Amino acid sequence: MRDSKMPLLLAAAVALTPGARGRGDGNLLDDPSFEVSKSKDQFGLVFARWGGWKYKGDCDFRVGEVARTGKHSCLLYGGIGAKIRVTQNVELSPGRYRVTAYLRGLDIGKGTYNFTTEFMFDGKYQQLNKNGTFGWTKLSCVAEIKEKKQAGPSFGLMAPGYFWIDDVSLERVGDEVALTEAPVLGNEEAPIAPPRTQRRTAGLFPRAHPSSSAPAASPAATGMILAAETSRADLS
Ligand SMILES: [Ca+2]
Repeated sequence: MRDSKMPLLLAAAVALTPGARGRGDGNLLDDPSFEVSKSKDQFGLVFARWGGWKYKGDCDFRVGEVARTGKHSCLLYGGIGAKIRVTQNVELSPGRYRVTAYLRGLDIGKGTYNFTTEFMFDGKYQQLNKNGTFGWTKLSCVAEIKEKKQAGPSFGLMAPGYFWIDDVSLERVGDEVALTEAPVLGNEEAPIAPPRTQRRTAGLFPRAHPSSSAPAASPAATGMILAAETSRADLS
């Protein structure tokens, strides 16, 4: 294949990728569903349309194999001392904007200052104080942009654990839409591991101590069970 055709073919592939572009619903973000991945660059970034930064500690950007829609999501992995953010900026005119996104967590602990997960829009960083294990949970926020600028949402992980993001939307709304003081988190759409499935999967991990005095599953073992549920590839 001649190299001169590659850019055109790549552009066509992006255009045909579901969710790669705003879906004509007013979403101003590119690839809001994290479907356009790329080889890991020198900053560790793995999505063509999203930026971010690994600030410190053990952390990583990963292409999430667990998707709310499409085939992928953004997975922020945190180890010891993690601080990592994924972000996308676009040029915004003055007005009100609504950001929505869906978040998912597995075994997220607490980091420095008890920070866990974080959201930012227009330079306003806010702790979500959301950790542990939770299924897809909607975040929404309405904020005012006062002057034309580059701005956008950012999602951060400041603790050990796994933090997925998918289906991010940034849209202009009317001045009648109320501003939010802080990001609003809804109820999870579904728990990560329904009890029935968890019992079935638990059989995959025989108890180390089969005696009747066997201790209850440790948090680590529970993590393994949850990992087996839906996201083995994400936890490798
Ligand atoms: Ca997706």
